[in-house]
Amino acid sequence: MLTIYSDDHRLHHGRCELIDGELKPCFEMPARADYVLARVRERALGEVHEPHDFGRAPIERVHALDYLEFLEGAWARWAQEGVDGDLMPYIFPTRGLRAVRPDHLHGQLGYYSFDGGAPITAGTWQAIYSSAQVALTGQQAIADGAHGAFALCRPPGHHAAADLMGGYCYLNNVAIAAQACLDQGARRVAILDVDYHHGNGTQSIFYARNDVLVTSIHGDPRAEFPFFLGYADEEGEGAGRGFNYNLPLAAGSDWTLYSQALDSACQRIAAYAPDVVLVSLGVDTFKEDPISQFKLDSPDYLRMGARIAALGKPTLFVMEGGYAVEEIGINAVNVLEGFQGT
Ligand code: 6XA
Ligand code: ZN
Repeated sequence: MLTIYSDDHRLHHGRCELIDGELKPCFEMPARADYVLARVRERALGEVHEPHDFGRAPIERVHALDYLEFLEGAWARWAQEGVDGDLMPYIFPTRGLRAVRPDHLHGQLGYYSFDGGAPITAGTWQAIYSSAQVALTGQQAIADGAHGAFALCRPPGHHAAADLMGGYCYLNNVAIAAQACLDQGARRVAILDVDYHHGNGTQSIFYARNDVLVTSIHGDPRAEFPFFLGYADEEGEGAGRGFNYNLPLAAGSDWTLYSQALDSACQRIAAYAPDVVLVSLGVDTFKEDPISQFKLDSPDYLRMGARIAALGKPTLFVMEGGYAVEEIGINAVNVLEGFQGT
C-alpha cells in the first residue's frame, strides 16, 4: 500500500498544552509521525511518496476563506508583537457573548477556536497545508485506481470545522479528501472515524448533507473530549438526516465491545453503498494511550483492518490521533496490514 508523507509536519511543534492545571509538553508531537513512518518502512508496507501540491482550491471547498486567511497570517501578526511563545486563545464567544469577529489578534483567535488545544507556531501554516496535501495525494491515488492508500497526515484534522480549530486540528484533512472525491465524480463517500475522540469537525462539515455518510466510534462525550458533540442522537439534519451515525462507548471498552460497534458502523456503510471509504485512523483507542480510556490491544488493530477490508471498497486511511508514541506505528500499520490481509 502506498503511503503519502511530508517532512513538513516537523514545522509544527507546539510547546505546551494545558493538562491537569499545568502546562505540559504537547502530546501531539513530531515523534508520532516519525514512529509511524519508521514502522511503515520496517514492515515494507509499500512505497512512500511525497505529496503533490494541489494548491488551495480543494481546501477552500471545505474551509471558509476568512478562516484560512487568519490561519496563514496569524503567526506573522503575533511575531510583530515581539512575543516568543505559541499563539493560544484565551477567550471564546460562548453563551452570553457575541460571535462577532473582532480586529484584535486574540479576539480573532478565540473567534476561530473552540478550545485552547491548537497552538499556532511559526511553521504551523506550512505544516497544516502540507498535511492537507498529503490527504489529497492519497485521495488522488484512490481516484487513480488504488484499492488502499495511507495518508500519514500530521497535524491531524477531524476536530477542525469549516472555520474552527481545536483539539490539535486546524484543517480537516479527511473532509478535504472526501470533498475532492465528490468533486472528481464520486456520488457517495463514507467516512469511518475510529479515533478515540469524536470527530466533531467532520460531523459538522457534513451534517446537513447526504453525499457523505459520517460514522464514528468514540469515547462517550458525556465523559470525554470534545464533550459538546458526538452523542448518539445526532443523526444529521435536513437532507443530511440519517447520514450521521455516532457510536459512543463507555470508558474501559475493549475489543469485544468495540468490535460490535465497528460491525454496526460497517453495516451502515455497506447499506449506503459508497463509492469510496475514508477512515479517520486514530489509534488513541490503544490500552496504553496516555490521554484516552479504551482498552484495545495491538492485535485488535489487525482485526479492525480486516473488518474494514470486508467492505470491499477503495479505502483511504487518514492519520488522526494516537499518543502512546512507541506503539502508534505498530498499531496504525496493523490496521493497514489487516486491511491488506498480509
Ligand atoms: C484535549 C484532548 C484533545 C484530543 C485530541 C485528539 N486537549 N483527537 O486526539 O482525536
Ligand atoms: Zn483522538
